[in-house]
Amino acid sequence: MFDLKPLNRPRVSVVTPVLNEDESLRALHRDLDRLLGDSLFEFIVVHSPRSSAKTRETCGELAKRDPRVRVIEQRDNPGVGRAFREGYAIATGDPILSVDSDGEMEAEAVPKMLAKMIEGNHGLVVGSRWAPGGGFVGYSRLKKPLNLMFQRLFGLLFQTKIHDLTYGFKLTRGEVVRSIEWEATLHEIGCETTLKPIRLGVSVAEVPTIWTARMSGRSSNRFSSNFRYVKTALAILFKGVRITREFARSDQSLAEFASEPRSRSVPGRPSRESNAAESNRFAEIARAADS
Ligand SMILES: Nc1nc2c(ncn2[C@@H]2O[C@H](COP(=O)(O)OP(=O)(O)OP(=O)(O)O)[C@@H](O)[C@H]2O)c(=O)[nH]1
Ligand SMILES: [Mg+2]
Repeated sequence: MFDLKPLNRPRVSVVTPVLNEDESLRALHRDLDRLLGDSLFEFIVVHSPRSSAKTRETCGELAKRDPRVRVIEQRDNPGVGRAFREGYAIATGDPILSVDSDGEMEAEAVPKMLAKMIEGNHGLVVGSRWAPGGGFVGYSRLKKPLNLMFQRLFGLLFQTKIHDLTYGFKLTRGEVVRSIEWEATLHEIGCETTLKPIRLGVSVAEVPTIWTARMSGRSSNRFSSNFRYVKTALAILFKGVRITREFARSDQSLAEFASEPRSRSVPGRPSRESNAAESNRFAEIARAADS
């Protein structure tokens, strides 16, 4: 269903949720500006109304310094899932980068993700902690085996070879983000934004990446989120994926998927075309980031 046009000129919309982050948010903006250059189209910060005065000040400073920075206060609270959805709703670029602002996600992987997306004309490229070359630094010893169990289980259920199906770090084509009805409210957004595209047959690839525990601030991810992951995955598997009305209107053959809550999955038709020049540029950036 997603016959994506080649990504000739990437205009990356960054969407990042913020709850009491300061230095890590500044570092994310600095790193993405350096790594993406002109391809960084906008940097959307969705900050929680529960954020500290210092965080608000940091957001204000970034917006003042860089006109590409757009700061919005989350309307529907609390939750990372809601924050991402509010950011997606106003993002106008293509592709859209989903990334946390707590310094745990590896900005250096982004040019590689972009290169991979352009090369294979993928609808989604996920950062993968479980692919060879990926990994964890400072992850909870309790959460790690549980996370691996989810990967194996979801991999089997969704019949995919992608190694990391729950990580929130990813690059998604604008059309894919705008076509799917997102429902997650909390941390399960990380698996929803990967499993729904897979269920719809979107072409998905992965880039190995290292997760590194935050240096400051606090996680709001409770252990109970793990159960939400399972609930989300099973709902996607058995109830299917709802398409936005706007998207269905633009493609009448999909109208049934917009109105029918128990829609079935639609096989994807990823285009094989790619833009070699743009891809080479990002492959170069990726090599430079490696060295
Ligand atoms: N806008 C907004 N941002 C949030 C909210 N909760 C967390 N965040 C941000 O979302 C990102 C992820 O939150 P964390 O609580 O660290 O969750 P996580 O990284 O998935 O979980 P850990 O693996 O435990 O670190 C961080 O950048 C937080 O600042 C929220 O309710 N609203
Ligand atoms: Mg975190």
